[in-house]
Amino acid sequence: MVNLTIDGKQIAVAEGTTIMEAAAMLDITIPKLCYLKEINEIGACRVCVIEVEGMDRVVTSCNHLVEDGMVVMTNSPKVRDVRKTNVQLILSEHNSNCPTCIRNGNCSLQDLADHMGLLSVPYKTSYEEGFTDTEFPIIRDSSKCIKCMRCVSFCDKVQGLEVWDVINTGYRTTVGVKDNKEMAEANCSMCGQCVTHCPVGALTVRRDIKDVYDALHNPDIITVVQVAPAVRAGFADALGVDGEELTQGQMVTGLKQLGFDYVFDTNFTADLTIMEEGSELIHKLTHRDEYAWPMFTSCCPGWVRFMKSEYPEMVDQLSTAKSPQQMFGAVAKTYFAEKIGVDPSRLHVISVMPCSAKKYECSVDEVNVVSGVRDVDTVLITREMLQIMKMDNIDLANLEESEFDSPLGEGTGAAVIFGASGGVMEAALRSAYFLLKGENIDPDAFKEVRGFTERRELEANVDGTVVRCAAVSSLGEARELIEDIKAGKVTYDFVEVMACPGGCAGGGGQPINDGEERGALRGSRLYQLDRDNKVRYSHENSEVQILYKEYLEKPLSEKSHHLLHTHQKD
Ligand code: HC0
Ligand code: SF4
Repeated sequence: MVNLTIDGKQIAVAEGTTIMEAAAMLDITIPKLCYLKEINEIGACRVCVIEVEGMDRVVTSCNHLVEDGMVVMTNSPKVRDVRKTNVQLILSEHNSNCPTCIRNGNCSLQDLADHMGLLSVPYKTSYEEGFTDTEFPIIRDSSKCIKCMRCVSFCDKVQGLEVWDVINTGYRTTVGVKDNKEMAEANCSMCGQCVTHCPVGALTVRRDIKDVYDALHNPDIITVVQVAPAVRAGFADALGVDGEELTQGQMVTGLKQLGFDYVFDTNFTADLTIMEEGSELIHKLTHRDEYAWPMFTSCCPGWVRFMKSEYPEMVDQLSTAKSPQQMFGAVAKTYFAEKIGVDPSRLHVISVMPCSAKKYECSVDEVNVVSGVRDVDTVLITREMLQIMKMDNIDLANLEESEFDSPLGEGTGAAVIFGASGGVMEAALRSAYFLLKGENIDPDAFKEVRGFTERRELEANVDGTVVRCAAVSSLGEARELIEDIKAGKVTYDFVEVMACPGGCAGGGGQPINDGEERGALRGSRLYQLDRDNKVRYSHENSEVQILYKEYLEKPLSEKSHHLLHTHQKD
């Protein structure tokens, strides 16, 4: 153990602990800006400086290890002076147009300046103006970049994609797309993780709120909104709900107050996806020799983009089932449009998603063909939904509970866990068991696949058929898994990949908490919703059963194929 004193308090900590971590154990908060645990511990911003007795210079506490007998001051006059100068220098190179910045009120730099009581910047202000392509879902404004390197490190170390890099030299040093490419030419998966880990407004997700307002105010248009599983867990963040409790009924009321004609649930088509994808898996398992293995889930567009750019030779191994978002659009503009007797062109389908890549998925030709018009017209991320509710003066804290509309509003417990890593697989196995054996298994029988980013493996014995499964989240983990498959180190039948750490619960469109990982907490809220649901098997969704009866006939029928399946192109 190492003994040291921090701000007059003594503590013994394990060797290898940083000064910042030791201070946190004493409930002493050292301000920071660029730090991300184990991902970006480079001391680039020099905000976390502290003073060590006997040393004539201050040191960064995020990457400086404790030493025996050390006496540390985290808030001495010298520390405050240096920290203030460092923050003022950062501000001098930052476009501080806060009132019109998307991160106004949720910006680590703004908070820091406020915390330090800064009222002026004595240095000449200079920053480089410049936006990347504003049509692309991920947008960069270089005038706001503070060169903290969080985006570079996250994309590189967690997503394994190295989209960002340091460009230029000297005072013109900044961050840009590697090799000076356009964003659209880079192999960006559009996961949005660099956005949720950006401490300021330099990286944002394209806003599509105007499209939604235009549709809401057009009397000829019928608006249909669907809400993804994980959005309700992000909505709970905004309500300040702690722990696993959460209310989706208040979110439904909020959406109804915005004026959407129909408020439906993507959980409905998550259950439908299980019927189709589960049946596809069973079909392939019974014709093993005709297919390459494993079959991969295909509902995460960040992952699908990654497959297309990194492993195009394996694209055919993706399930042909469209994602629940796209299945919803296809069903809404055919079955539902017929049911209410309107032409599909009069429906405007809006998705609320925890995911920036869904903005891209809805525009990909091969998943958008069914009714002659786009299946999903506009995608809002969770943060945009919260923004639009704010703009409409919706009092989130005092909303009553209400139910989703019918007939595309019923969702089971199996559907809601789609939003957590491992959930699609667990839901699929619950129903595959029923489809093969004709009886239900304990809904928690496959819970070993729950988890965060790490690889989880499970050999599921489904009525004598052994299905070797694996689930991961984050694209770095996905790459390792594929490399292991290619090297023959592992063999699987069914693999679930979600691009974001923790799955959609930790998606790039979810509320931002200064780079803090909320995926696991939000995921546990979704598992609570699963436990609370009276129906926990996708095949027991009564509205899905009616859809098959009235329209689709059965899973993998000709009509199901036309509406709900696709072949991803390279
Ligand atoms: Fe997801 Fe989905 S679970 S990708 O993570 O499959 O975005 O929440 O909506 O489509 O259902 C995101 C979340 C979805 C889809 C579903 C899947
Ligand atoms: Fe990297 Fe994801 Fe950001 Fe694209 S969106 S640059 S893949 S972190």
